[in-house]
Amino acid sequence: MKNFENILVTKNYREHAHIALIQLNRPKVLNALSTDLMKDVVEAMFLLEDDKDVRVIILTGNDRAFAAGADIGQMADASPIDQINDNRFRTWKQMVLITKPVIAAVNGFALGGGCELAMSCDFIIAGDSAKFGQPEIKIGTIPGAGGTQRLTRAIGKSKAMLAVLTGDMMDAYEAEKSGLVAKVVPAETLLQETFEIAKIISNRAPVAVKLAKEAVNMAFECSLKDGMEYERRNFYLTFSSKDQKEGMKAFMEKREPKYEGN
Ligand code: CO8
Repeated sequence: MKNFENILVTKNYREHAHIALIQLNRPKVLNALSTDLMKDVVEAMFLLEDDKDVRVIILTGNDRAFAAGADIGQMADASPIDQINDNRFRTWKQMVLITKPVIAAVNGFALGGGCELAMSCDFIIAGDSAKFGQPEIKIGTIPGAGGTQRLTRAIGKSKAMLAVLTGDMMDAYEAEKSGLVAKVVPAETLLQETFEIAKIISNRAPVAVKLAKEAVNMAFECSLKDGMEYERRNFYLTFSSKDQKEGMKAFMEKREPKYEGN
């Protein structure tokens, strides 16, 4: 795997062939999301997406911060045209093209773009030190990478309005209660616990995992009727995979299935 300037990428994470870890690595600025950092994240995601061995990707920061938002220093004097020409949102948009499960493991601050990056993963596991928020309003702007959209879908209008209009942070337990976070674990064991969850998913049939991820995401894109139809078609599609035959046969034979991703 290529060396990146702003992130660390570990394949065979904890010697598990199917799990990869991406760690944001600008600790001096609390992993502020510069344009280059986001380019690195997306490039690494696509390399892992194309890697047949990798089945689950974990995205994390460090104990103090997942990411404290877009790099304010890089943005402060920018004009709208600078922002357009910088084309930073192109990288953000590409995150949704990753078909493998991506888990955000969050300790410390996940603010602004940091919260938006965590929300663009498939789900969030939070250490009990985690703090989430969309503080853009405090610096005279608004969220720009999904904070008004994904947060509202995750926690509902009332709580999202409160968060976006005050800019105040919520702690890990509040985030879990609101539905932003799937699970809270002790900060010290965040990566271990996330790894255990990644291991479970990596043992499931890879094609079914992709089709399930796609179908859940469709719930945010279309009507219930269309979503149900989409789900049914993906359900039928799993029956064309060898892994579905293997999974059901293994159940009948009372043994563990062996999935090969086809
Ligand atoms: N950008 C640049 N530098 C940052 C950022 C940031 N977002 N956050 C922290 N830093 C730097 C600080 O300037 C400081 O640097 P230095 O040591 O050189 O002074 C260092 O990180 C440590 O930070 P603090 O000393 O402030 O640490 P504290 O523990 O006192 O405070 C906080 C931590 C509360 C997280 C505080 O740093 C803070 O409020 N940070 C800014 C949070 C914020 O406003 N985030 C939103 C940014 S705007 C945004 O994300 C818009 C997204 C739009 C879409 C994305 C497009 C790319």
